Amino acid sequence: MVFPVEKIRADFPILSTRVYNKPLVYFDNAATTQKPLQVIRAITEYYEKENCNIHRGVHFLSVRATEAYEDARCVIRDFIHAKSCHEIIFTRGTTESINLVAASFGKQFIHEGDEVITSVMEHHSNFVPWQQMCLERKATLKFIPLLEDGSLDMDAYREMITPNTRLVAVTHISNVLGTINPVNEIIALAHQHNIPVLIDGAQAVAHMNVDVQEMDADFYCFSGHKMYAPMGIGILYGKERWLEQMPPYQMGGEMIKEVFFTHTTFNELPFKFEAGTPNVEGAMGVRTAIRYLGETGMDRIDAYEKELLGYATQRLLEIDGIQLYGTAPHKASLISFLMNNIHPYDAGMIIDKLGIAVRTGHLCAQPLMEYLKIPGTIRASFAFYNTNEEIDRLVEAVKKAKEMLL
Ligand code: 7TS
Repeated sequence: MVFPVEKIRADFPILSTRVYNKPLVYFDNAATTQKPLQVIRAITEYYEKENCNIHRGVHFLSVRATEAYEDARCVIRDFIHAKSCHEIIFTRGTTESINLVAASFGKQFIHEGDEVITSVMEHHSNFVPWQQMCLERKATLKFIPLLEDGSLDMDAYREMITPNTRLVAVTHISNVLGTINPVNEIIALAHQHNIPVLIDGAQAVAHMNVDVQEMDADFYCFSGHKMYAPMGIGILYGKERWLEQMPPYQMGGEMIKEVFFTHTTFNELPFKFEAGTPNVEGAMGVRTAIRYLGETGMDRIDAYEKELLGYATQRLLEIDGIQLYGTAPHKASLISFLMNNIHPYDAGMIIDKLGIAVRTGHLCAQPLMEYLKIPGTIRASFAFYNTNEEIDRLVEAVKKAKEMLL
């Protein structure tokens, strides 16, 4: 397959940065992706031509900014194939989307003795909100264990569901192991018992086609900044029937219908969950990023990133003493590894000095590190602007780190 990677790279100005006098290799895409000029320009243009507070003015600019913001909501609806635009709630990011559900769904539906199921591979964002909510509400949090290759133990999951289970919350793709979880199956199993499922899509939306209706997710959460859009904006998709039953998460302007001295009535969806002035520039960025992904082609991105993953896996395994974490057959384009007894921070520092940005440490998944009995990993995560030549540089850097540290 010929993928126009050089043309794409030209759209991302930061990729031509030099660090320590070497061309930057950016392999920390799971933490945040870089932004194409198109997204950067959309934000500038918004401030040059459209900036205004939305949903509250009748003047020209306010109407225009409101229309653009609501258009972005519907572009996101199309992107994840949701049924309606009002099932798309703007948040600050995946973390806030999950906190919203934990707080609001928790308040309404979780009581003493109830159970919530998550997994041992979750990012803290999809772990701590459930843990704290369960502690507060005297409910029990259960964890789906893993198989050797880093996939979820589906038999254990099946047995974990009881008449007290109220919610299942799992990640679509692990940010540490790269495992692509069988979300359709996870959801179908829960639905047999009328249990709703929240999927943390933070690592998925920029790398594969997502269809929330086809998977039948009840909630789906993701962040703009991991899909080539700005920081500070994220999305909560929720099925109307759940969102309608859930109380507001934050109180203030925009989320109200009428306010009296003694009580308040709340706005309809999606505004019920969007208190205060929103991140309009962020929504403009997400809209443009989605167009960019669409023009490049999600299937082509997916296929190219799989090639990168295959090449990187093969090259890294050439190094003696490399241990990979996460070898499931369905894997996204990231690799976590350790070598010999070298601490990931020490290796990470040397790799960094060679101009390569990788992530080291617990990757915001301390329970998983405890489960795997390791201090952390070194993680290289790829995006569709990365190349095999960059992977060659990583391999050289890892070899050098090993030489220096062993
Ligand atoms: N869920 C997963 C699976 C993630 O990987 C992350 C961030 C989050 C949730 C939280 O997203 P946020 O945008 O609200 O912060 N993951 C990482 C990472 O792997 N390295 O830095 C951030």
